[in-house]
Amino acid sequence: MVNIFSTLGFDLAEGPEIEDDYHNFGALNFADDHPARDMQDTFFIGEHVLRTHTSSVQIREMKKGKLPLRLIMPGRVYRNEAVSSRSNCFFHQIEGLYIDESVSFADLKQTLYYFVQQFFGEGTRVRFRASYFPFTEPSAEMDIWAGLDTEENRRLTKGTGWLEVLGCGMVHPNVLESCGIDSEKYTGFAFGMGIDRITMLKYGINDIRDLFVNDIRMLSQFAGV
Ligand code: 2U9
Repeated sequence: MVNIFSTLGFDLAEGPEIEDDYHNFGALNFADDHPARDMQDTFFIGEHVLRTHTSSVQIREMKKGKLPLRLIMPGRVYRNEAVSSRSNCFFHQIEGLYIDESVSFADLKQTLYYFVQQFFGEGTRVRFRASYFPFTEPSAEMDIWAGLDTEENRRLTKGTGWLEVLGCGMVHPNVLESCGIDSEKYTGFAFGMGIDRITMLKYGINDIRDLFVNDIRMLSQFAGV
């Protein structure tokens, strides 16, 4: 994933897994009473939190004051969720951010379209659906066409043929301004996806916990990937 985005000029950025409320929520336009801040979703360590997304890294990069920015942020994130075959209390995200003068939603669509062609194969069909995130406006989710030809695909896509692969949108002006960026002059897009989820889709892994138990029978299948 990193290689694909680097061919488009995205640089790598990383940040701490233990964050403060400001970098994980406040600067990202989350309301004070947003449910994600609840004890049920977020792990707290005193005044700090285990980051629930890598978006906090973007805030740190934007505050450095150097523009334009074209970055991808892979990393581990934590959510206080019931562990099951489909969700773990920690997983991995890769997020992207591109800020410059006159960055448009068309740029966002083309970037993600290119990624999907490279990652899932040429000819992969996509669709964008309107969505909501506090930190982007407008927001969208992107699906890829898996088809309805097999029992497995009908189950995975809940009978629609479409699989959700990522969320995205134009960076909210409140987020730009809270990082000292003039939202009249600059625009940007951002996107995020679950690395574990995409890996499971690509390799047909049906229990997320298999990615974390370090079973040599599992790991050896990915030698040299
Ligand atoms: C800044 C501004 C905007 C990052 C984004 C998503 C949409 C998204 C989820 C995908 C599956 C998280 O792993 S997941 O559960 N992410 O849908 N993420 S836009 O937007 C940002 C980030 C940082 C400053």
